Amino acid sequence: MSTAVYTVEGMTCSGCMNKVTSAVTGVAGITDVDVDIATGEVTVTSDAPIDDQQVQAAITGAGYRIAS
Ligand SMILES: [Cu+2]
Repeated sequence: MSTAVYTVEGMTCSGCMNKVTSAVTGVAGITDVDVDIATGEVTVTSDAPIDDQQVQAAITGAGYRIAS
């Protein structure tokens, strides 16, 4: 099992949280997504090694930005 944490900018409410959660849940292998609106931290858990690019693409595709 692997876990990765992304800091996402632009999430302001539970609607944003749901959008990001469902987008990232759609990435192959992802088993759990935990979004902390206050900090912007998105914790992703996967059975397989996490495909960083796909997770980031899902987040940006939902309309949010990854803090770098
Ligand atoms: Cu929102």
